[in-house]
Amino acid sequence: MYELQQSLRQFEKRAYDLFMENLVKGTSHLSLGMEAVATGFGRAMHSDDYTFATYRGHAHTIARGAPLGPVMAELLGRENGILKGKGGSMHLTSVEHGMMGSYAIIGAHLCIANGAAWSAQMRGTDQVAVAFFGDGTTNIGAFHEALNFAVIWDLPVVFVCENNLYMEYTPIDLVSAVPNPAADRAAAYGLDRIIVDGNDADAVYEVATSVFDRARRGAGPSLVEAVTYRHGGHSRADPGKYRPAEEVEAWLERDPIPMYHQRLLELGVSESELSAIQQSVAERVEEATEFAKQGAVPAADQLFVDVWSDGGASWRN
Ligand SMILES: Cc1ncc(C[n+]2csc(CCOP(=O)(O)OP(=O)(O)O)c2C)c(N)n1
Repeated sequence: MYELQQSLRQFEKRAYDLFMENLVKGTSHLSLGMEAVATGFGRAMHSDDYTFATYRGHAHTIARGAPLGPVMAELLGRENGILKGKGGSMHLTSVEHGMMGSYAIIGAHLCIANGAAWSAQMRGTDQVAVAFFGDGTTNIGAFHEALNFAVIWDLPVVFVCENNLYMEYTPIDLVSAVPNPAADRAAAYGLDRIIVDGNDADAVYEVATSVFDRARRGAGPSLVEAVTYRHGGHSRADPGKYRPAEEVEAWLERDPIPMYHQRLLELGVSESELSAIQQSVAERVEEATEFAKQGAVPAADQLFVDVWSDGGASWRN
């Protein structure tokens, strides 16, 4: 768990540097500060479970085991990227790792996750579909449609609200009728009110294990609200200045990674073991960056290849 959190943190910090060098194409949304959620859920998943994420999906993709080099190359729009450089930061997908996509239309993927869960239910597997989304998404119709459908059909799906207190530039409490925008609405669908400290990877793992068990034994969906905070702005063009300095400071003190580091020290893990992990992650991020930079930009004649599931029927071209 410590290693994965370090990977997510160091990978995204490097992605930010590459963005500043104008090497990352398009916009990008980081989850620096929110690593414990992707880590706790990612580690509790089985390899054939399904992940659905928003445009803030780097961490969830890496948590499913997608290799750092090809993910970084994808951010740079290179042909050695996981989608041959044609998806970029906002559409990260790796079906072979169960990462079923990153979606820019907020709320849409909750309904798609229901479809994956329904398919697992019909096939009689014990797969679970997990949909991650932000607090602002709880005010979108698709959130309510997805929950209702999942409950009436007992689907093996877990909805995870990453409540980072802001929807884009708006504090969530200015636009929501209840203080916990996901958990306080669970009762409307007959679900338990589940809130977890989203900065504590162990607490997240524990909750994830219990809601996954429930889904696998056919007891239906769950809605989890993980309360956390993004260290930066909404996207990389946003300095996040609308947030009070003392709020940012208080959350930086609750940074999930130093907290986890401290917990491991108290459990008897040595400082040198932890710095060896940090160092090996730093080397892997370095290698990933080199791999990405060496990739070619896709050729123009590849523009319509792999865009359609059938490879692109001639009438479309
Ligand atoms: C259906 C839809 N409406 C509006 C938008 C524009 N939009 C982009 S991000 C965003 C805020 C999302 O906030 P939240 O769900 O809290 O996610 P976070 O960015 O905090 O992870 C909105 C409204 C969109 N992408 N999709």
